Amino acid sequence: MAEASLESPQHRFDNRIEAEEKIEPKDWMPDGYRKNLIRQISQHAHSEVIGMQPEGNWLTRAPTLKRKCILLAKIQDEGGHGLYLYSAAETLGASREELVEALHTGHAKYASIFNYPTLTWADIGAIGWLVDGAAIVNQISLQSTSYGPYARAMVRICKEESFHQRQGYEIMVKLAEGNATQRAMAQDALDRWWWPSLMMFGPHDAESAHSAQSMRWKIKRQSNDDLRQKFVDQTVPQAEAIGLRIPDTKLVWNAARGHYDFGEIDWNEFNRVVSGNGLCNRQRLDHHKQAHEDGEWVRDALRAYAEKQA
Ligand code: BYC
Repeated sequence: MAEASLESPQHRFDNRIEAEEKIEPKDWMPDGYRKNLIRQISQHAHSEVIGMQPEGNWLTRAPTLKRKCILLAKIQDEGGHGLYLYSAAETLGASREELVEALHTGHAKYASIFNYPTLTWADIGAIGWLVDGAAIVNQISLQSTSYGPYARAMVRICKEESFHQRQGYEIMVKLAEGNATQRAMAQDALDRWWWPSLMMFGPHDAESAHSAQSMRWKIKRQSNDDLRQKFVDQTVPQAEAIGLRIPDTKLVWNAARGHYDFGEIDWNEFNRVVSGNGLCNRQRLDHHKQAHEDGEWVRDALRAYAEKQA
């Protein structure tokens, strides 16, 4: 590969990355950097929006009015996160239409976790505690990603996710303090959501297709495995504090490493779900397509308004 000359845009870009300067929408950037960011940010946006569905399933069945209001606000926050992220992707030249099209045609992924069903109210606690908990670990790291609009979106998203994580944990605390049936519900939800939550961090570093380049470009700041370890280390004591058992017989504190050792993820299951064959993949996408179709009149009205103003 030809070396970038000292004055070349590539050289200036490399220096800015090296100096921890943010890259902004109008700055020169390599095509691969732009493409990789559009891929990651749009998939992140799709995850936020598709992620509204499993929780939305419990809006009409929340146990109290207060719980319902909290859940409604949380789900609306997730929709808002999707909007910040689509906007960040749009600053890179990708239109919202193309991004949604890529989701609908299966060309763009979204987090595998949202293809699992929410069977009981305890699942709402488990999602807030574990899924938002895992998302925060990942997103705190992304606050220092090299692309300015993505980094800034993460700051606000992390503040909101922090509230989401606490509301989920509080649901689990209440259930764990409850009667035997309620405790069993909490344990069952933890049993079902634990491993899919660990999968949120993606494949092992050695198997991760994008990590090496994304780390060089400082799009990713910590590796999939390092972030997963951080999540395990912070979550195990939270489970212990409320008397719940993490469903992993290999989980043990390793004093020499200063971290928990834990069992292996079922990568066959991960691959199955990511490739579209999880329990709810079809349902999630069909629902999104239907909602998109139902919203056509809103887009038409906005287009007509914009034309009138022009
Ligand atoms: N699920 O090379 P890798 C939320 C894909 S939502 C599905 O390691 P990368 C919330 C990966 O895309 C917040 N696919 O990729 C909302 C790639 O496929 P492509 C969700 C996965 O990008 C509502 C391939 O596998 N957070 O908080 O370097 C309610 C190879 O992987 C998954 C984000 O989206 C997966 N788990 O690293 C409640 C975080 N893992 O694109 C809560 C932003 C991997 O080549 N994203 N893949 O076809 C990231 O940080 C990174 O994209 C990842 C993967 C760490 C996920």
